[in-house]
Amino acid sequence: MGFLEGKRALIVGVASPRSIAWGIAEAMHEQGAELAFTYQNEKLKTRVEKIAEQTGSNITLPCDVASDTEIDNVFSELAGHWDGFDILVHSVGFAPREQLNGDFVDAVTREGFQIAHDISSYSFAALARASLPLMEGRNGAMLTLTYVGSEKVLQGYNVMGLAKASLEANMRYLAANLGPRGIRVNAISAGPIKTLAAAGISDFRKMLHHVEETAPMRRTITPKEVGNVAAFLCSDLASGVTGETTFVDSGYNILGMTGLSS
Ligand code: NAD
Ligand code: 0WE
Repeated sequence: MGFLEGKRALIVGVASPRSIAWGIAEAMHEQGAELAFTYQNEKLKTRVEKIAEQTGSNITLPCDVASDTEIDNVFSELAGHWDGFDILVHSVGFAPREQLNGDFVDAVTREGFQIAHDISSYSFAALARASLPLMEGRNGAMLTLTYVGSEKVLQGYNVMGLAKASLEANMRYLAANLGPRGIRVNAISAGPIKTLAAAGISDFRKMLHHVEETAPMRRTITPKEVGNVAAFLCSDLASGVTGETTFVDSGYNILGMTGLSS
């Protein structure tokens, strides 16, 4: 029997079969969880429906996290399918493309800053609050995805680094607030993975190679490896863990002076 048997999870952030959220969905499904999905827009609807089907799920709901109305509607719709749920997965990040090019000081704009923080950080708190009525009285868990660019400066990550720093603090404040209600809140800091969110990032291949050459495990990680840790963190096996950022990055973050080639 899987360790998520009897648990229901809402997965926000599947866009393709390469999405980290999809690795999480697969792992949670393997452990016996029942799943529901949201999709960002009509363009992604049929794709997410197909992916959901592979985990036996026919609950797919529209949700652009920029919209308060769409966030509210997800949970009123979900209440028609489920009388409650146990796990919220937030796997969403976005900044306008031009924010991720060149030096931070040149690229950052008021609007770029606002969008990055709104979509990548605020949305976690908004979804968490909207989840509460349906998470009442269960051993609930929430999870978000972050990146080491929140604590170390990475060329080109720019305003996303600030947004991820905000997201991690957001996760800790939620953990403190929701602990008394029996809900744990954690983050996974994943190493670089070639997903849609990485497509078109200049030098992304170089970054993957750099990790393969220097990380303690001398390789990159897969969405499924993130998924397995996500499944654990959102299960009762992790009942004593909240407010934590767990790295799933083949150990890259522990290193210093990684610029020298071996
Ligand atoms: P992805 O493109 O598959 O997923 C990003 C998701 O964000 C998509 O499903 C997209 O629809 C969603 N999204 C963007 N704007 C949205 C909006 N306004 N409303 C609703 N959804 C919106 O890429 P991914 O790499 O799986 O990214 C998932 C998370 O993992 C992100 O938070 C990302 O920052 C984080 N992360 C990615 C990597 C990496 O190297 N790929 C590493 C560490 C952390
Ligand atoms: O969080 C991310 C990517 C987030 C992201 C990606 C895009 C591309 C498409 C946010 N917004 C957008 N906007 C778009 O228009 N990662 C952790 C992957 C990533 O992105 C980088 C990285 C890494 C790693 C950007 C520069 C440097 C490193």
